[in-house]
Amino acid sequence: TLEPGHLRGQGGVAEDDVRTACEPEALKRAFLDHLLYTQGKTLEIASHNDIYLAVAYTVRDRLLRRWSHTSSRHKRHGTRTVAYLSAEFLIGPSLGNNLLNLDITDALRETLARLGIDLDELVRREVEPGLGNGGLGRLAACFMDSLATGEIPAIGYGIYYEYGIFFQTVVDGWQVENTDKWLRFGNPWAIHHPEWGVEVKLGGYTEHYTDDVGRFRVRWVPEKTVWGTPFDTPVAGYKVSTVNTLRLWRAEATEEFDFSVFNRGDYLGAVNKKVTSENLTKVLYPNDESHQGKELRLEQQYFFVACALRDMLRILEHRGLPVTEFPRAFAVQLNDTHPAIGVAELMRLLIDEYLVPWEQAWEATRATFAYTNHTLLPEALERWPLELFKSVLPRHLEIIYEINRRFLNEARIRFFGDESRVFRLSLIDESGERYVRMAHLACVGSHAINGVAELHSTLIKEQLLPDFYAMWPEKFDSVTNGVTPRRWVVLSNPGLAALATEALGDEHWIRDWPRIAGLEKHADDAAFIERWQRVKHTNKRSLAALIRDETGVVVNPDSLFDVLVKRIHEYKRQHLAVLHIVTRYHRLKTQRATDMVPRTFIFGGKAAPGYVRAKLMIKLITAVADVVNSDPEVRDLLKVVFLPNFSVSKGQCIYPAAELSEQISLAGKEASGTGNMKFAMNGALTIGTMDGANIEICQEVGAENFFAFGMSADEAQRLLRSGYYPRDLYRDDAELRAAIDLIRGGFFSRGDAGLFEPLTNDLLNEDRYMLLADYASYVECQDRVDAAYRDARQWSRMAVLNCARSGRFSSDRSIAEYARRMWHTSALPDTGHGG
Ligand code: NBX
Repeated sequence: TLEPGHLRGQGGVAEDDVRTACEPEALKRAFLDHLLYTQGKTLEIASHNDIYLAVAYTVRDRLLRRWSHTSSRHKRHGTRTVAYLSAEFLIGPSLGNNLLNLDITDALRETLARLGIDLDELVRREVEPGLGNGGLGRLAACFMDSLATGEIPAIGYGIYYEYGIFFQTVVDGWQVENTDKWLRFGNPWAIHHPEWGVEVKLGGYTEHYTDDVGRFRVRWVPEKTVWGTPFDTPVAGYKVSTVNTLRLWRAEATEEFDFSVFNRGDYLGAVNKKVTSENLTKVLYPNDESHQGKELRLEQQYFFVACALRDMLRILEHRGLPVTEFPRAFAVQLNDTHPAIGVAELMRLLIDEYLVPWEQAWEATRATFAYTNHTLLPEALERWPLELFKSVLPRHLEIIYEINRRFLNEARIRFFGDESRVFRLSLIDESGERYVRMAHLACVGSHAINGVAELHSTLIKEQLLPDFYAMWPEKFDSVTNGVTPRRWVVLSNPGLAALATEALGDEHWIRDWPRIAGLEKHADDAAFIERWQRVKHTNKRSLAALIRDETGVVVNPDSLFDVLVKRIHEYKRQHLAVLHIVTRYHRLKTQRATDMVPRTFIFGGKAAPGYVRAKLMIKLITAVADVVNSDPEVRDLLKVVFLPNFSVSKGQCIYPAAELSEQISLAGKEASGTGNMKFAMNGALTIGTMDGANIEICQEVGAENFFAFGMSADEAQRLLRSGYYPRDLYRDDAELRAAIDLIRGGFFSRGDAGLFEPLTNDLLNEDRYMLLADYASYVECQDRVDAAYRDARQWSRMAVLNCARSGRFSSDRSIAEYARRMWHTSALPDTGHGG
């Protein structure tokens, strides 16, 4: 065996290149060096994790020089940097992605194979950081990839949670949450920079005074301070030398923080305070789409935003620029309202610490921020009880009052005499208990506000923020979401990638996704279709293997793979899919419908731990699965699986294997969806409502290649207003009645009729998400899916067209739109090396 020492002084690798060269010999030496000098192991005694870490360090070294070149280039050119502020970045596993973007996958695979190491296994087994809940966090990660690939100077700012989204297991059909200790075996990708630490104040009170030159000043006397330090992860663009930064902050105790307590002899009290400070970034809140007014959550938000803005000021100073240059140096994007406190924090920094006059500070603040909204659900809108807000951020509340006073004066002039509108616009909700409305703060403090799909942006203007729209129509914009084809096609679906490259003649489509349109001319080519089908079948077999390993259920790779993966939520209507499955089962049992197309229904997704209904929906899916899968009469015609712990890694296996993508939210509720795009790119057909980006996908791929069903957003609202009586629908539709009766009669719960009652009673009495109104249309549409699937050739043709016409849904396009319309930034491409 080779010892690293044996390589020393041998020819081939110059000392300089040890950290950067990518020839097999250099990679081998770098890997063995890291194994010995970083991990302290030789190959004979190295564990899987030692090998993984040594490989990751080898790859990271190759990012670092480009990284430092990128930052010095950015400094030299002084171009505007995008600061993407997000409480979540769901980046997924890094190894495969970095190898792809550095273009060293094959070289490293070969090198390691000669040492008896399987690179693909290292990639497969990598632990992913689950630092996000779902679409919003994953969008931030796709955007980081597209920013780097587009060579736009950018820093992602967020939180280095010690525990990410919980790890989901399913026990007796119920979701069980386990902590996600993702850092247990180390994180080789991030570099800790304690030297860039910042102090963050929390709580306490303010003092107003006049300084020695007669200026009116405010001093914030905090109750406590915490210390924030950044962990930097390099984000490489695809085959470019730009490497941007994802900078996530961790909270620690400040050193000097409590000597007084300590000196009083209360050692445990002092240590306890330290523990409390470190709690700040301990855990990601697992609630998507529902706001919980928890103090720690507000502290998390303020903490990372305060760290980010201080960091930007440090960079500004480092570039020798005055604070008034802030908006020319940075474009700050607010990923939802979670970082909206940044508006008040930048004002505080400018007026209290840099003594900039209010008007000038306000102009700079507005020029800096832009706000992306991700939800219309009222229960998801962030509002903080005033007293809680005041106890955590007393100075910010004063600043918000002043922003509000000036803003409402402006509104009174604009809407003369309309006090009710002024009341609605206020940053403070005073209709009952008083709250700070974060969306209003984000709107007032930003120069641009956008929704994430066309319908969503329209509804923001018409329904969510109509008074703001009336005041500033020019601020409102729309940027349809996108996803990165690097991770979601090249990495996830290598078979499809190889086929595309061959059919298109080059790899340009990887950085220019609209070129995938070139596949369209192969849609009628029998040889191409056959290869396409082979790729899909291979992917289905891989997913079948994963399903078997994780659930023990054996599924038939020749059945139609019908997939619904996303967070579990009533508005996403997983239970509508269940009603359809039960209907199918009922038909099988009562009509001996043996000509049914064999289908495998695959579910995945996490429920917020406190969301009882959503957890019951998981129980319902697994209960139906248990009955259906063990009924010998059903055979291969119907299988239902719930794949636990849906994650980025699981997604990479699922999307490429899917044939039918379920996007069945009630129209008007899903802001955009991004899973829908991943499916389409991988050639799944969509069965979906006219909601979010489904509408745009349908437009692009053509209605004849899309299974649309259900009410439009308008129709749903009109029905609701005119009086919606779900029980009438139940009464009048025999199949629907049969499905609901089976569930509520206890058929899937061993006779326990009470188990699913909270769900079925709700459907019959209220049905907020109008499943019953869309049921018949959905089932009829599913019958059309069956008919279409029977013609395999025609189905594949439609699948190819879905992929070929998904050109709009790359996050590269989204980022180009933000850059041009909101950020006024452009690419800063590297011209050769040399720094
Ligand atoms: O953001 C999602 C929307 O539901 C999707 O329609 C959209 O495609 C996606 C990206 O724009 N929202 C989302 O994922 N929200 C959260 O995860 C969330 C997390 C924490 C929180 C509220 C919402 N407090």
